[in-house]
Formats: sequence, structure tokens, C-alpha cells
Amino acid sequence: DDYRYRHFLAQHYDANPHGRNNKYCDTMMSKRSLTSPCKDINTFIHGTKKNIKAVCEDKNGVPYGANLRRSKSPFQVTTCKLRGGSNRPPCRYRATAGSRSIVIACERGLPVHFDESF
Ligand code: T3P
Repeated sequence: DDYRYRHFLAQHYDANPHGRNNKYCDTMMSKRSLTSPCKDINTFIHGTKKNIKAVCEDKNGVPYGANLRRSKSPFQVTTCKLRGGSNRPPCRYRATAGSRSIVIACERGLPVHFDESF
């Protein structure tokens, strides 16, 4: 069952982003249903599913701590951080775009959790 993988994709995968600015975050966080309540922080990965999945394998990943995997190669990512102190909608975000190594958790060879990027 790949329920957790599909949930990971819904939250963190966007192959072809438009803008990667604050407006991008506001739109995407809402489209991906991360706004009731407003999620504090969420990263969108602008890579192919194939390259993201490869982080779970030796092809593009190395162990990171006990349970996580870090990507060998950087991904283009956009991290959306909630602006203001309230988690009550409407949710307004600040975007940070960059090229970063990602840290994820995998389950049976599939990404299931985004941990951090650096
Ligand atoms: P999830 O496990 O649903 O993917 O760490 C708590 C949540 O914040 C976790 O959600 C991942 C998300 N997050 C990002 O998406 N990007 C980040 O840079 C950090 C630190 C957390």
C-alpha cells in the first residue's frame, strides 16, 4: 500500500512550479490542502518522481541518522513558511527558493516523510 507515498507526493512534489514566490506558496499550500489549519512549514521539491525515489536507494541517497536518507545531489526546492503567528486561515506564506540537499524518510523504498533540507 503506497498511501503514505501518495501523501508525500501531495504535500511535497511539484515538478513544474510557476513563480516560486510568496504567491506560489499561498496558492500551492491551499491547492494541496495544507491550510486548515495553516501548516507552519512545507517544502515543495521540483524534481522528477524518479530522482526523488532514488534518494531511497544508493543511486541518489545515503543514510542520515538512524532512519533518514539524505540526497547525494541537490534538488531545486521551495520552502513555504507561514507568516504571522496564527494558524487560522487565510494562510499567508513566505517563499524561500534554492538548491538543497533533502532529508527524507523512506518506507519499502518509497519516500514517506520530508524532514529537512540544507
Ligand atoms: P510531513 O511529515 O507531513 O511531511 O517537520 C514537521 C513537518 O514540516 C513535516 O511534515 C515536514 C515539514 N517540513 C518541511 O516540509 N520543510 C522543512 O524544511 C521542514 C523543517 C519541515
